[in-house]
Amino acid sequence: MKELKEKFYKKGIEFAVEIKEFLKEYGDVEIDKVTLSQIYGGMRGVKSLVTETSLLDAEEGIRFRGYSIPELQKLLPKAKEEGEPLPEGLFYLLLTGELPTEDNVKNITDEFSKRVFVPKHVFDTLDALPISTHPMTQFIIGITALQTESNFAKKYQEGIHKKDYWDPIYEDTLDLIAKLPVIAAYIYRRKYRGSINISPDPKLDWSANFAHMMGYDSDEFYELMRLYLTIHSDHEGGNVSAHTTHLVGSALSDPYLSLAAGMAGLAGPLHGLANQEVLRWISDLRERICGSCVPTKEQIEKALWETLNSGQVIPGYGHAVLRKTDPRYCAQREFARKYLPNDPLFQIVSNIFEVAPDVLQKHGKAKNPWPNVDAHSGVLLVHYGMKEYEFYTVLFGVSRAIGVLSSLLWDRILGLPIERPKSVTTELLKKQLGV
Ligand code: CMX
Repeated sequence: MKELKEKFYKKGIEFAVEIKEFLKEYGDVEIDKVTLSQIYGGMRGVKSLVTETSLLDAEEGIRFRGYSIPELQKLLPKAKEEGEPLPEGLFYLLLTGELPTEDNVKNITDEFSKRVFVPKHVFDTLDALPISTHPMTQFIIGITALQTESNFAKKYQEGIHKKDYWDPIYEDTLDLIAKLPVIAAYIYRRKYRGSINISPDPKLDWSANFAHMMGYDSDEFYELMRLYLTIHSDHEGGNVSAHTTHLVGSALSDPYLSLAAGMAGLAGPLHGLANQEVLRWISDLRERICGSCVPTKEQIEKALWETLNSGQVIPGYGHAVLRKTDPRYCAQREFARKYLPNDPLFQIVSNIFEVAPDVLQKHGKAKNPWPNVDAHSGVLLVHYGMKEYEFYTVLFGVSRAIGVLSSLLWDRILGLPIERPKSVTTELLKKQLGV
């Protein structure tokens, strides 16, 4: 594992020099003017962040270091032939910009395995919470409790040169990614399986081990987790979870605190919590109209309009950047077609896909009427028995950690400064415009 660390360091310092020279020459060049709608409208489309690990195109969807999801499904090392990619390989790609070999991936799996230990006080902290506490709240508290282990926080107190920040942050990143599945699985087993916990199995890869600790030991579920944890990891830097982690990290809050803050953003229903909301929406619909049947397209259309007319959003549809069906949705749909083509819930999700874009277009508000990643994940999980939809965003969070922590590491090796955009008052804007 020294190899990945050394490679990341070499790439990082070389790239920092490249950026310095780039800014020296072009630092004053103007790229985009910001409109009033952008200032008031959540800064949509304003180019004001640098995230090297992935880039989102409105039409094409996400590319991780230049590779699309179907390309990565072919190119990243796998646990089994024709299977799904191992997220350890994606982590290597995000850190180095290079595709890993099977050995590189094996080393990361082994390294994560060595770092799984979670101190008792983290479990005690979780045990002190009422069992009814939402899994995402528990997850954020678990990560925060684990902050006692931060190498960066300790080194900063001892006095560390700023050019060395990246090193303890690298260690924190590996520790966190290794330990998050243990915390997440503990929350799952505590809340839904009577606190009967399952120990990690060092023979398994990171995703399979997570599935195993939650109590899902089948080859298909392992494959699902490998796909799920790969595709949910990174979505460039402007989304709430990535941006929050970056922002909090820019104050030199350690990776534990930064990630916990990012996870608090992911827990919002307009962001990662949408995956639970999709299942809740479908379950409510089924309960209201026909128990466990497959609602007709007419019934779905009526329910969509009821949701819209009551001033609520259709969960799993729309996106701030995408203007086409999310390739993460497509990857999950392909998985469903391969492994669960006759699942009734898959039929419902497919029927919604046929009806909802048209309804949203007629409604005339959403700029993107197509489904996003969250519209499809629940059906896959329910198929294998994971029906506790309040837990779904925690799975998203474990995956998202790979992306946001890789970016945080890049932030520190590049020496990016504390983030501090300028806010204005309406009075000032009116004065500037002379109105
Ligand atoms: N259902 C109903 N209305 C929607 C909608 C949806 N799915 N998507 C957008 N709209 C509405 C917005 O609420 C907004 O309404 P107002 O003008 O009344 O405020 C209008 O359409 C314009 O919004 P937009 O520019 O198309 O979308 P935003 O960039 O503002 O928001 C998002 C993007 C994802 C928050 C929004 O599409 C949404 O709320 N979707 C449902 C929740 C969801 O699935 N979130 C998960 C996104 C993926 C993820 O981060 O995990």
